[in-house]
Amino acid sequence: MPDYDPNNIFAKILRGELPSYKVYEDDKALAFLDIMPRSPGHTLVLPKAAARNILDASPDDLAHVFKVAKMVAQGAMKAFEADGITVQQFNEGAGGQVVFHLHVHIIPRKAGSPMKPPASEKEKPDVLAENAKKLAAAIAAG
Ligand code: DGP
Repeated sequence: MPDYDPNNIFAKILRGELPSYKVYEDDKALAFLDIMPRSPGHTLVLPKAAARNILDASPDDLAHVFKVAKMVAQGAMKAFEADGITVQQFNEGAGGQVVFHLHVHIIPRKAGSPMKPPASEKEKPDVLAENAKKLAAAIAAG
C-alpha cells in the first residue's frame, strides 16, 4: 500500500487550507458535509491523525471515528427526518476509495428514495450551508 500523502484534499481541509461545511469537531475527529452528496446531509467523518484508510489507521482512531459516526447518524436522523442511515467506507482504489485520508460516509435515507450515484453532482453552496447548520445543531443537542 502507498504511503499517506499529506497533500490529499482532506488533509488540506484538516489543516484549514481549504474550506468545509463542518458539522462536528473534537480533538481527534472532524465531520463535514460531502460536497457531492448522495442524499441531503451526506457527511464524512475523518480522524485528524494521518491514515489512508482502515488498513493503516490505529485501532483507537478507528474506534473514535465510529463513535463520532454514530453521533452524526443520530443527529442526521433528526435533522433530515430520515428513516434510516447508510454507512459506507472504502479502502484503496480497488475498494472504491478516491480520496486517501480515512473517512466514513454517513448517508441519511428516506424510505423509497434511492441514493444518487457517487460524486455525480456538486450541491449548491447555500444548500450545503443550510444543511450543515441544521445537522451541527442536531448533533450539539445530542
Ligand atoms: P471515496 O474516497 O470513494 O469515499 O470518495 C470521496 C468522497 O469525497 C466523494 O463522495 C466526494 C467527496 N469529495 C471529493 N472532494 C471533496 C471536497 O473537496 N470536499 C468535500 N467536502 N467532499 C469531497
